[in-house]
Amino acid sequence: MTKLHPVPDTFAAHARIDRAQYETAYAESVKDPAAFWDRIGRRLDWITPYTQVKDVSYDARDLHIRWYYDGELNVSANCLDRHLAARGDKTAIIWEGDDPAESRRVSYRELHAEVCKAANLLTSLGIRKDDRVAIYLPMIPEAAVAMLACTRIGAIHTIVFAGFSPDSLASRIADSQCKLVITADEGLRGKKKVPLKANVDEALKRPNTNSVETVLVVRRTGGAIDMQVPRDRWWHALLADQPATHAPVACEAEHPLFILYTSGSTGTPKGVLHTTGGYLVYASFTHEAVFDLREDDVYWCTADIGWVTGHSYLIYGPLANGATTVMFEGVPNFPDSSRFWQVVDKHKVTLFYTAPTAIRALMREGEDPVRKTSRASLRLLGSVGEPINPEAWEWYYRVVGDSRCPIVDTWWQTETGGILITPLPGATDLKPGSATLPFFGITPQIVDANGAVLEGAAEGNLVLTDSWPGQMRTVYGDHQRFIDTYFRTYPGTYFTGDGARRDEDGYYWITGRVDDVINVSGHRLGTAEVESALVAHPQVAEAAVVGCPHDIKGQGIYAYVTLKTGVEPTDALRKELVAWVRKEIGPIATPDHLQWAPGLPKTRSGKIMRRILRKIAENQPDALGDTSTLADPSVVANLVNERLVR
Ligand code: 6R9
Repeated sequence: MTKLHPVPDTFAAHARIDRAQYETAYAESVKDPAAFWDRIGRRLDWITPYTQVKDVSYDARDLHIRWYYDGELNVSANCLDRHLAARGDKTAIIWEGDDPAESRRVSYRELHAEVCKAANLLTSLGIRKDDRVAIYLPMIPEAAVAMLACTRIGAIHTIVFAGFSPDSLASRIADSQCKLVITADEGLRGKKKVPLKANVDEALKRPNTNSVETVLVVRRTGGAIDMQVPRDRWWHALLADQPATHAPVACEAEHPLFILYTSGSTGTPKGVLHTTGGYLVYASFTHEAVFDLREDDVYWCTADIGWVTGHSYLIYGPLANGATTVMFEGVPNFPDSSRFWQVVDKHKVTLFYTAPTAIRALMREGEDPVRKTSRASLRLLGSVGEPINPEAWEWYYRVVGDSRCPIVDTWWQTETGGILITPLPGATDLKPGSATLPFFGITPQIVDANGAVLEGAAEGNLVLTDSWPGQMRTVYGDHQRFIDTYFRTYPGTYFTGDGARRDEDGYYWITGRVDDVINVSGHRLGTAEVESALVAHPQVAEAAVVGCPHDIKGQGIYAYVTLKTGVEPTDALRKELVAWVRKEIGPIATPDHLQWAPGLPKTRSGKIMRRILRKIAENQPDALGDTSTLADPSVVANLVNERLVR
């Protein structure tokens, strides 16, 4: 039996949105979306007010998605300039360094001045509206400055997670043809240095990266790096000479805002493109409603800016709302596993948003590291990135939140720009493990494998029947891939790639990906990416990768590798291959298990049957299902006998 956690009285009485308001506004939002979003869109400052709100067709032959499309605005002006009069001295960013002795507050006025200088700097380097800028920075205030400076001049940023390898960085630069890279000398996480500038140097030796004219380097650690003149320039040196005023450029609502690469089930990561108006309306509105944001809240989202959560709910949503947002450079277990809660106490954090993998890792350390802190400032907790198991939910609720703070389990994706299925703290009774109900304007549907719509309590594939302003608009440079990936599987709907169950109360329970994407510690990885890294090794003939259950990460990476004829499968080679993948993609792609596979289970047409490999990796050899269609059923017995998880 699921335990129900009713809306706490504190929230029922004072929340921005109570249950009756949710029900009324939700009904309105799906009955007349244009009227609803017309009203919501006015929360932003428009340079040219829109008169047209929505123009959407999900028909694959005529696919288009436009919101507020005759309006013009500027994102940085909405995140900064319009707050100056009333909130100029309010803290915009509380920066907490890797070292607990280091922290800094940046006011809206200071942030505005820095962003103006940076916008002038980018312009002086020849960056114009529509140019692409790669940001490969650690979690330092300069990252926010760089993002906002791009938006101020209409340049399109593409942030590459600072944990990614030179190859991953290079492929993103090559795909988006960036003119500028903004990086730091080194990053710092748990006292460990990350050689960011050296990684950029490596990346820029790869093919198709010579679009890059300039590399701007922020000094973070002061570590020794190579500066290649005239390509490489110091951020602080150039910034110092720039004026602290800048007139924001008017951008059409559908002007591209950023590209963020994310893994899909096939091929290389795709460049998810978000646009200016709809994205900012959606990020700011969801941030205010889901977190029940108040003027004096101190809001902390632990996500890195390299992920979509770091875009929408660390920077754009909170700053558009004039909130105080905490940016944390470090890791949850340095100096010790009490760090998160020490930071909560130090900065009096009221709203805290993190990922289930972090909760599970901290849960393993027991209650003491939490109990020895106060956490009295907290009033709301959030979860994002993967399904949260009810045990972790209850621990988060009882230990971290002292059974006082509601938890918003927010389901969404890089593609969706913002939260789609979520509780509202003043409106929704909570069920641990359920993302609960759709946000305003969101119309989920559950369909079976053939696309038949399932009504009532049901389990199947999750699709959305209509658009919302924050939806991605295209795959950068490959619109056909956008259509094929999301709009062909179940015609007339957006296919999420997730499975879901709807219970008798209409609550949604996300069951995880139904495609070849695995979710490692809340980070998406395509099995195809890990496979192509493996087969790039000279001794590997073939590889198949699947997800497997993992206590902390949610899912781990289980790789089956067939070596070239004559190559000995040794422990040394196994280690080498694991290190190879880590180097090719980045530490998050490190395989947890690597099993030698003399043969892989394939259909007669040569397709690898991952269903079987998944069951073996899950240690369920009795649940392999039908293996009669295999070209050579005998390979399965070997894989089962040699399986690494028992
Ligand atoms: C925001 C983000 C998206 C995938 C998504 C789903 C999983 C995210 C979830 C969740 C269950 C939640 N996911 N939030 N599953 N409950 N609250 O994480 O974007 O990195 O693109 O990942 O993550 O499988 O499809 P992204």
